[in-house]
Amino acid sequence: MVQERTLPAFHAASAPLTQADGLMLYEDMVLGRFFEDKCAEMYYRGKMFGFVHLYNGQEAVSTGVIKAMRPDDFVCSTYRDHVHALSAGVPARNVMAELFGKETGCSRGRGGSMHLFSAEHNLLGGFAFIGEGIPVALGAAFQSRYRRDAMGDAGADQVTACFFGDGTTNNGQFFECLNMAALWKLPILFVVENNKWAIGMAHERATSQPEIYRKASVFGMPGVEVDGMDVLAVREVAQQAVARARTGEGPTLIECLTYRFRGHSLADPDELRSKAEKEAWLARDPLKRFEVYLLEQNLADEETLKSVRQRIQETVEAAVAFAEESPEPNPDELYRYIFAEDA
Ligand SMILES: Cc1ncc(C[n+]2csc(CCOP(=O)(O)OP(=O)(O)O)c2C)c(N)n1
Ligand SMILES: [Mg+2]
Repeated sequence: MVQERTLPAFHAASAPLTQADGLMLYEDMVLGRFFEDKCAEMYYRGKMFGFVHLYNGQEAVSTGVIKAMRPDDFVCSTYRDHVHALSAGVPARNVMAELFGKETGCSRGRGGSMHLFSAEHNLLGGFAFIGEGIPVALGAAFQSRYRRDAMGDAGADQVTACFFGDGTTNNGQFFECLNMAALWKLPILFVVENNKWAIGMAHERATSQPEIYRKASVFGMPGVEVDGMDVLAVREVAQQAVARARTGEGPTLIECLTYRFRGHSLADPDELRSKAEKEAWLARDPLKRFEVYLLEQNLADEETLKSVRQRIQETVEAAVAFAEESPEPNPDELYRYIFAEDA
């Protein structure tokens, strides 16, 4: 039985939440959830190929971090990348079209589920290999700092958020990149989505120090543990880390304690995790908790929340229709986009 870590009770934000921010966060989480549910449906109908890893349950992490950033900041994802792309502003229809392998997809249909990319939205990519995004994110953070400090570009104050899982923190890139980020005080947030499992490997069986945030201390970097099922708690931690990064104080390691509500990928029968564990985490559903919070604080009523859900459902349906109607990439252009083209 995997040991449980104690999570704080639902967080009361220290700064008051405005109604507009509350609804913005809610809408982003609903989009993540509904989009992924639709992906499952489309995958089982044979519309998507290869592996598809869904993000259900982890929405508070993507929303809490990315919505604490500016649109010109950078986001670096993993193979579980759909919802990071949506939070970063990539339109749902271009994400869905990518999953359908269509020319109108954000990676022109060449990438698929694990390789979402958008230069326009500073989305540095999804990556099939675990840990592969960490050095890429480090490079983005390095170029911000280099442009600002070495080249005198005062506007180069962009921050990078780098997402990855608990299992990935046992890989070499994690340690190498934390070292360099701390050494050069790079503007980066290392966001660990600790969902307790790496496919079928329980976190505590795979790592010498399960409290990942503690690993920051050996690099002289702040490490923070946060309830990853609580969007306001994640947001507050992210806001502090972004402010530190933006003012040149360097990186932060944020460990979000979270859980995925589905199997590792849509091909995983999900037989290894216990029913009791799944039920305990389902009771912490970040969407449901945030709904209760918004209602209790009089930031929204049932009707408003319902209309948000309806609107998002329509967005997701429209994304599917767009993906269905979009053309396949032209086979004559098979090698296009492998190398940069002249503008
Ligand atoms: C370099 C590399 N080794 C192994 C794999 C196979 N693999 C795919 S997902 C995964 C587990 C990753 O778990 P975690 O980092 O916790 O992310 P999660 O899936 O839980 O979000 C592994 C080992 C891989 N993709 N890349
Ligand atoms: Mg994991």
